[in-house]
Amino acid sequence: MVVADAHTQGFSLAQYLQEQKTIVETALDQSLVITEPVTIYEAMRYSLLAGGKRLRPILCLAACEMLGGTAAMAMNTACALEMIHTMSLIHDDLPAMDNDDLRRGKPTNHKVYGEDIAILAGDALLSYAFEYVARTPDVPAERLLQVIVRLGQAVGAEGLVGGQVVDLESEGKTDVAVETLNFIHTHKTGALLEVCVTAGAILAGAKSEEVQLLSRYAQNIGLAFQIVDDILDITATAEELGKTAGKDLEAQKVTYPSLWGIEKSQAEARKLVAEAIASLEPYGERANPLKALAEYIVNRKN
Ligand code: GRG
Repeated sequence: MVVADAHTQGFSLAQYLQEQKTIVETALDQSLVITEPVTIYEAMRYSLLAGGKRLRPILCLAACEMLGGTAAMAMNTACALEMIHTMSLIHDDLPAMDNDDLRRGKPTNHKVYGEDIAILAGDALLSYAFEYVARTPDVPAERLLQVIVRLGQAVGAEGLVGGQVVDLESEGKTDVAVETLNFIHTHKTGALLEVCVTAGAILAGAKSEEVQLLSRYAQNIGLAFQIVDDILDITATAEELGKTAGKDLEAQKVTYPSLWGIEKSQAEARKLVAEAIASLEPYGERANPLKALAEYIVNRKN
């Protein structure tokens, strides 16, 4: 992960991201032990441990810690979020969806294990994610139940799946309105990013007003994340991205840069991130990690 260091009141984002990433990688490695049938566990681990920025688990841990919780309280959920994100990437890469050969700098899951096992690896990661949240030690069951409900909403027809369906239905259309584009991305990308932050807060025992405040922060960074993703698809190389570049142009997809141009898209992303950062002012220095993560979202190179 290449990170231009951002120092917010003595806080080093590069150091923070590096440390958090190492903690998350270790927890992910321990979360899934290979047993029989070996093939499916290997396929699940292949994608889960293939790298990636680990932004979703890091957001979850940061939100929990900002609100007075511990990393231990949020770690199972943080891993579960990465399992869900990973399964969505496995399914997104399938021939029936985006049909891609490269992900996180490696051949996609179905290229290595075949389509049948790739579908099942995604299914198994998704169900294990929910089990893993439910198995969180030392957190009141009522909080875990709230997290499970929100995860279900973020992943199903109300969230990721719904966004993906509208995305598929919009393919090949040149007259996609900005409202439709917003719907696609708030569901496909934003919903999972939002639950990363709100779940972290809930696990820490946050009040509902605090969860709402963090929802708004997450909605802003979620949209900014997608705008930057669309820009990087045009400006970055496959080597930088670890996935095929230029896919949107090739598929003639309507994207934020195709509607607004690159400059306006960048300005819009910066505006959303500034709003997200401003919304965290009540938390003072305790918000430094979430503020720096918001900045990272607009400045990232992959
Ligand atoms: C969730 C049940 C279920 C099915 C999946 C295929 C599908 C339905 C949804 C597509 C979701 C998808 C792939 C959205 C794109 C999100 C996105 C911008 C991913 C890239 O995230 P990064 O940049 O990737 O954080 P790394 O590799 O760094 O983790």
